[in-house]
Amino acid sequence: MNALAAGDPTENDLHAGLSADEAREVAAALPLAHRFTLGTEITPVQLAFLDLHGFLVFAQVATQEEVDAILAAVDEVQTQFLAEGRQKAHGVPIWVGRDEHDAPYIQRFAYLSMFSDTVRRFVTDDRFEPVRKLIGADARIGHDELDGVVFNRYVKAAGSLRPQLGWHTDGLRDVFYGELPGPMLNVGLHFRRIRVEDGGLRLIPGTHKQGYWGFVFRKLYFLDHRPDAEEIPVETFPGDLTVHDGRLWHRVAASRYEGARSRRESMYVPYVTGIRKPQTEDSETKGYMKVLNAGMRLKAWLVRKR
Ligand SMILES: O=C(O)CCC(=O)C(=O)O
Ligand SMILES: [Fe+2]
Repeated sequence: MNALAAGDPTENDLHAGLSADEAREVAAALPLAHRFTLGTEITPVQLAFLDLHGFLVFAQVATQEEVDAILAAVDEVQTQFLAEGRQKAHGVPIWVGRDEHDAPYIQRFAYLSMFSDTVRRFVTDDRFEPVRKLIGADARIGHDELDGVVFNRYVKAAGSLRPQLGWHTDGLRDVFYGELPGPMLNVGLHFRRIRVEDGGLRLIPGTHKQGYWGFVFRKLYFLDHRPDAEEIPVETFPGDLTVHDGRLWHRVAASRYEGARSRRESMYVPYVTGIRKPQTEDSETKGYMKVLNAGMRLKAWLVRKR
C-alpha cells in the first residue's frame, strides 16, 4: 500500500462503496502479500480477496501491549497446568514438549479462554465484530465448543514436539465422516515478526475451491513437510490477524534458526454457528484427536529416546 497523506481517504474508505464486480477486479489486481486494515465493516474488496484466494491478512489488529499480555497469560496457564499435572483440557490432550532450555513447554493449548480471563476479554472485544459477522450474523465464539480457543507454540530445540506443522486443511474432521467440508473460516492471531526465514505459515492460494479429491489426497496430511511450488509465505508482525478458509491447504514451516529465535506463537479463535455443542471437563477425547494424539505421543517418545 502506498503511504497516504493526512486527510487522504483510507484504502477501506475507497473500497467501501464498490460493487461486487468492481471489488473482484480490484482484489484480483492486489499482490498476494497485501495487508488489509480491519475496520468496522469487512469491505467488498476484502470479501472478494478471501473468495478468490482463500485467505486475508489484517495488519496489526492487536497492540504490542495486548500481545505481551496474552503471552504472559499463556505462561501463567502453563504454570498452572504443569503444577496440576494436567493431561487434558475439556477432553483435548495437552502436548508438553521441551523448550530451548529443556524445560517443559506446552506446545498446544485448547480451550484457552476457559482458563484465562485476559484471553477471554481480548477475543470478545468489539473490534472483532466484523470478523464474527463474516462467519455469520448469528456466529458466536465457541469458548467451550470444537477445540475452543487454541494456542500453538513452536520452537526448534532437541526436545520440541513442534518445530513445524505438516501440510493439512482444517476440514479433516468432516472428511472423517465422508463429507466435503462446507465453508468454514479460521481466524488466527500472530505474535511475532515472522519473516520468510523464520518459517511460519505457508499456504496454497485458491485450494479452498478444489474438489473432494484434491481436498483429501493432494498431500499426505500432517506427514508431508515439503515446500510446494505454489505455496506462498505469510509474513507477520506482532498483532496481525489472519483469516483463512478451512479448506485451504497450509502448513507451518520450521524456522531456519534454533532456540529462542525460532519461537513462534499463534492463537486460533473458533467462530461457530448452529446448535451449541459444549465440551466439558468430563468430555470424551474425540476420534480425530485420538489419531493426532497417538502421533504426538509417538513423537514425544522418539524425542525422549534421542
Ligand atoms: O500456527 C499456525 O499459524 C497454523 C496452525 C494450524 O494450521 C492449525 O493448528 O491447524
Ligand atoms: Fe491449520
